[in-house]
Amino acid sequence: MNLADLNKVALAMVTPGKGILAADESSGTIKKRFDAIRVESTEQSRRDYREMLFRSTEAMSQYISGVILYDETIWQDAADGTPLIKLIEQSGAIPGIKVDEGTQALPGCPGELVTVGLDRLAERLKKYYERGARFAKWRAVIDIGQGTGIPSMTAIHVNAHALARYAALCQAAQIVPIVEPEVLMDGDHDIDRCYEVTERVLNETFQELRLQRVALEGMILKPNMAIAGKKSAKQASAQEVAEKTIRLLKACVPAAVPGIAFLSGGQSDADATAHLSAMNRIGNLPWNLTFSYGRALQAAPQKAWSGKAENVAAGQRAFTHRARMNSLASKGEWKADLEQKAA
Ligand code: 5MM
Repeated sequence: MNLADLNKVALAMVTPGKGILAADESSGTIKKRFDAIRVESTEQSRRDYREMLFRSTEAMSQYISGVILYDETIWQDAADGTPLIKLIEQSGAIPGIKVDEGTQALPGCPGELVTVGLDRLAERLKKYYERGARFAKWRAVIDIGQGTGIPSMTAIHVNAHALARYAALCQAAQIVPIVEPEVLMDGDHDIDRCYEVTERVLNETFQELRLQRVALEGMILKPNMAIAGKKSAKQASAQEVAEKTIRLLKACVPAAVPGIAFLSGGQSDADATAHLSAMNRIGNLPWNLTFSYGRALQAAPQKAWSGKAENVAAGQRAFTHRARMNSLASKGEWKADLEQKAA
């Protein structure tokens, strides 16, 4: 492992003013997104959609540091025969790859999940590196149940253990691991319950990373923010989300980690941007804080595109706008009126 090179890639992924496009929806997830815009999900429609994003010159060259790809996409060619991964490289962004293979029910823990995909991961990473991937992503999913003992310490532990196994294998293959332990915002819990569960999850994750000798300087953390559940009647203000998330991260994330790139987790586009900007306005942080959004970057372009070739320019404008707003947020410079001006 060359740690200096891993650290260089990790720092480039969290360059202030840039963030990560999570375009790694598995076939099942992209079908759900396409169903919402009434587009049939085929190999070609998925290719056309992602090609539209990767050919958004301003967004890709100025606001996007890296793109997380799904296995199908990393091997796909654009309509003119150029490999999609080359489009990303030509824009100056770094290609990355999702390597987890989704979740399975966790035996003994009804209602809980464990992320799988460690078998043969070393060989898969070698092929992805040869193809051009310089970072990878693995997502663990932790649910918050109401009065059900969920999440159990078992679910937290096995998911943290797998995240660390994945991260160690990535670094051995000279690939920067994005470590994503996602605490879902699906329930009706308040922000303090999310804080408490996320604190347990992050502490366990870093304990496992240390035990498995993962070099913290050569990884990126992709966490959820401290935020109330979607169904909670008690929603927190942007300032409260920012202050509690920063307090939580300072308590759990060692300063050796070069950067933190948040997931959006189902927040509205504007909330995800406002929260990131409010955190960066607090300032004086030991790590760079940016975005690694899927839905909060893509919902608008998906709607604008709606599967029609004549809407490609509109889709690219919508993507560029969200990427620019989040770029400003990564520097603490986003303001709500910038959204209205663009509307
Ligand atoms: C883009 O969605 C990613 C893949 O999801 P599936 O494996 O479920 O298809 C997902 O891991 C994503 O990278 C993160 O959850 C962040 O995306 P959001 O939409 O939460 O910002």
